[in-house]
Amino acid sequence: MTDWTARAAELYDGGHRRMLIDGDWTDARSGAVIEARNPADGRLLATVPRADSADIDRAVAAARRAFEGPWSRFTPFERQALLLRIADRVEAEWQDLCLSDTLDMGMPIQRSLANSRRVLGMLRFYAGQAVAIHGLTIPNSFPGDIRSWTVREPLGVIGAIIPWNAPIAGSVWKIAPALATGCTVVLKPSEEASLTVLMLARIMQDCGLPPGVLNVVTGLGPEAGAALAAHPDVDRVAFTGSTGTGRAIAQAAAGNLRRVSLELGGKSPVILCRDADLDRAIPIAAMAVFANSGQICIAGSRLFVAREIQDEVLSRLADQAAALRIGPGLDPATEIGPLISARQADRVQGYLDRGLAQGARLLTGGARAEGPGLAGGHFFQPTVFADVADDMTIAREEIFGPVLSALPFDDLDEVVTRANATPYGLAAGVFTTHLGTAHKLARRLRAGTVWVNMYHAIDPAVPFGGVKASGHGREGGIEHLDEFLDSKAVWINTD
Ligand code: TXE
Repeated sequence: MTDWTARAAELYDGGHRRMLIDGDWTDARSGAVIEARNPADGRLLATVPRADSADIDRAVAAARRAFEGPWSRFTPFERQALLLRIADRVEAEWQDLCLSDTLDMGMPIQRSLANSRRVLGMLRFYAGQAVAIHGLTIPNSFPGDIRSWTVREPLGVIGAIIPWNAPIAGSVWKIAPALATGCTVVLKPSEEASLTVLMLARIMQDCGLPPGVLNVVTGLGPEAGAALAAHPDVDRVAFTGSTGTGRAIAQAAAGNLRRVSLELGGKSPVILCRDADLDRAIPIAAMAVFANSGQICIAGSRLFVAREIQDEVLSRLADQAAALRIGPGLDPATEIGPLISARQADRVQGYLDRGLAQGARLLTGGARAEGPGLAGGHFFQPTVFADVADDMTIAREEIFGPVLSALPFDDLDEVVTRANATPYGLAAGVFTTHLGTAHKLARRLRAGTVWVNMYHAIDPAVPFGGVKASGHGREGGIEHLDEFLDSKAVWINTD
């Protein structure tokens, strides 16, 4: 069995890590650094460069040179082979990558390890797609021998910006399709969780990526992030993060007509119908919101429960929440790790206070978690509120913490209207044993994904994304490739 604590000490000892620009491991021009601390105990893991616009300029220029130079000469089959090599190396170093995420952002190690199917799947799925990109031969209305067809060409330099809640999956989801299509990437990870992305970049570089194809620039959102989002030589900004920052990025991009894809927040409803199989539904509904301490864009944070079964469901849910094991992510028994930061814990506490002030009834949790092994960390108890009204703040805003708001409902039309009455539209869950209800709700819920009798399933081959304020564009599946490609029409008069 792996000794995670011993390996953790070997991986990060408080030393300095550099970022990757143009194939070189480099510091910020300014020399400034950011501290990376373990949210489970506050310990310093490493420092990383705090890049600013001068570093972003260097990275974008390198990405442009690579796009027009060596990377453009890679055939699709060579790009495929490279992605497959990367997948094999990621698989070989999977334990260290997961451990790094656990140390840097708190994800329980078991949860992190379980993500391999998805992450390796993404690399191999897009490796497959690299050789399947092609245009169409299109008949046209011109007389004579005039032929027309389309060629699918890579867009160019992708500016990718990701949050801290799933560094490995979040970065691979942007990098793999970009490389498959022949684009180059400047990736800015979150200032809260850069370390694993740097590790991933080292693996990819070791596999033979030419300099400049992948650049990872660490820094703060308003500095490096804003500079990347506004850079005139970036062809598309691919952003995952909060709706507020997404809006700012879309506004910046509107001025220079840059393309943007946005994966933003959510306030996803989970609907437990009267005829649901409760033994199956309750554990899934609990983890729909508590997994990763609620720090997931698809957290099922609004639980609509049929009024007749409300008492039973809520009492079982509260028991389940109270029994979850809170602890440092390094402990393989941990189910609920820390929140990412003191700031995030304060935000969550603020929402709890508002919930109580607005009249919600606390069933379990409601405070920071303390006790042996939790000192210095940002731990929070899984929390369940009953008697939540639709207009309460906890039912409307994304909390990004382990907080469930339960709302009773009486009939299906009503619950559809209420579930859809949110600015967001990322995901939804339905629990029912009635086939007609399953189909009806799947059709009528306004969300990018609807799960029935399950939750959280995300697959490399299946598109994922939001509607309304949850963003636009799709990640995963073949649709995702469209975001990195242009169609060029070619006409030839052979008469
Ligand atoms: O997000 P940001 P933060 C929500 C969640 C969380 C809150 C704040 O509710 O509590 O947002 O988290 C970069 N120009 N979500 O502050 O700011 C930033 O450096 C360009 C939900 O971490 O959106 C990071 O790399 N970039 C969401 C990335 O954007 C900027 C996931 C995301 O940070 C920037 C994350 C700027 N002006 C947060 N400002 C989800 N639902 O998945 C910041 N960034």
